[in-house]
Amino acid sequence: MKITRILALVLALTLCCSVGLAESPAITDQEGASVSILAMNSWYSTVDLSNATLLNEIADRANVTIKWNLLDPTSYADSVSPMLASGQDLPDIVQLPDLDPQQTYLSSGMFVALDEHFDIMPNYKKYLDANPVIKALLTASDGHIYYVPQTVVTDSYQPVMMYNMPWIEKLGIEPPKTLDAFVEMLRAFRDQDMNGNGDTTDEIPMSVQSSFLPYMFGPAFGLDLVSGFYADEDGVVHYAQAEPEKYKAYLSFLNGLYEEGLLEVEFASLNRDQITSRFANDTTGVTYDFSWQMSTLYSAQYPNYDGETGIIVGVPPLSGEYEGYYVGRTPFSSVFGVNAKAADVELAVKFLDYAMSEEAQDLYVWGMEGLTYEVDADGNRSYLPRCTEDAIWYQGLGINAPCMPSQQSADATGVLLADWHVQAVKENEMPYNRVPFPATYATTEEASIVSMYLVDIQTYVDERAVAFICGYSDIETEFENYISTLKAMQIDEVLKVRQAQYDRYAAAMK
Ligand SMILES: [Ca+2]
Repeated sequence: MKITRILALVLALTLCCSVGLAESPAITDQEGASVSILAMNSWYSTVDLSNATLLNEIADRANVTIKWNLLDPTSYADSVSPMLASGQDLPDIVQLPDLDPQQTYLSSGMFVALDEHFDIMPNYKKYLDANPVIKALLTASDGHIYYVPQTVVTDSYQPVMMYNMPWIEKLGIEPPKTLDAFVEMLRAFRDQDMNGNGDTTDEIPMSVQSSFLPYMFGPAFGLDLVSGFYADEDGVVHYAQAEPEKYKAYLSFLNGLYEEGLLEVEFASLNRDQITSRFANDTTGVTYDFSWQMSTLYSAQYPNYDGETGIIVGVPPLSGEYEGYYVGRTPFSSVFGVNAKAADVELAVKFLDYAMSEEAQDLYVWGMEGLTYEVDADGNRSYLPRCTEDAIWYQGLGINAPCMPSQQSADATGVLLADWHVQAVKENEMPYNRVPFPATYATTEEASIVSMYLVDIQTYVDERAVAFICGYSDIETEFENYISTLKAMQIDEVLKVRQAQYDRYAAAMK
């Protein structure tokens, strides 16, 4: 422990010196400068981030004191919304209660248009230049950028298809990548004694929560049913669940699986606990879930799992008439703005910029050498054992602190997982990941049109999907009626809004 502290101190000093030689991160030379921040405290109820080592380090390097007002994240929106509504006594920097999707806060003028200060935001400007999609998503309908984001990984550790590898080896086949080969495999799983218990009837070929079926099969039919909306090559926006040919083909395929007993009768109510217990009993061959479950949850159910070789392993997506892909997600978990009435707007802007710097990002993700990680002879970093053994200590340092504009990193996520899992993510997941339909800002009018129609449309679509898949409704005779009902429910009005939003996004990408 003592050695760790001394190491950390020596390293801190080394860092100070090396940083001193380069450009200083200090944002002011004024003595006793401070920045007040309203933000979320740790998700761990016993952890208080107001005196966290890594956050203090950032404040020291920037040469300011942070005056924190950290609130419970579970009730953050309820606490902060009234504060913003009153507009009184707000701090210099505010973590918003939501992503401000309808531009309620930014159009009120309470936050600074950050793009007007880009001359003093070199770090943020560099980040936005390197991330054009994020820049376009953050561009408000008036063309300004008001917020600095906290982001999550989008191109990895997303929902993926997973196969029971020992079963596939037993069949002596390659893991299927096409719909046809996939169905053949499911039939074999259904008919053979895959788990070797002498009973050919206890195997359930596929166990997928119904919310993941659109992720799993949509792309093979040329549909992003997850985002729902998509833009074609000419930039025209469509609603995937109203595509006459492709969506009909998708429903027919699932209906076929259902009729053959390859998609179970109770598929609509299947949950993760049931799937987990199927793997514990080795009675199922395929699932679809968030990537991290493959090692930490599903493979871990097997008594013979040694951590070296995966049992339930992520595989590339299925292709059909269209090439398969995985649907990524929208990158933002939170946004931060600068109070337009702050006593020293420039200082607050500069601090938020420093909080976005690569140097600060490195601290959020990795902490400090000797304290949280070590570096081997090849320059590779690994977290020190205490990081996984003592979660409260680790969280208390301010690693990935929810109160800072941290950018989640795939490499740092991978460090905590088995090597085979990281490899599966790199080879079978990341190359196939696609950006979802952009969730851009809506004007008040646009938002009211969407909220008036879209919820009912989605409820109707979900109900009809189950009816078509189970054969309660005949796809051949009733699909046209389904499409005309969607039109009567004003899908075209919603499409007009999504088109306008998409056009703004496309313009901001240029
Ligand atoms: Ca069996």
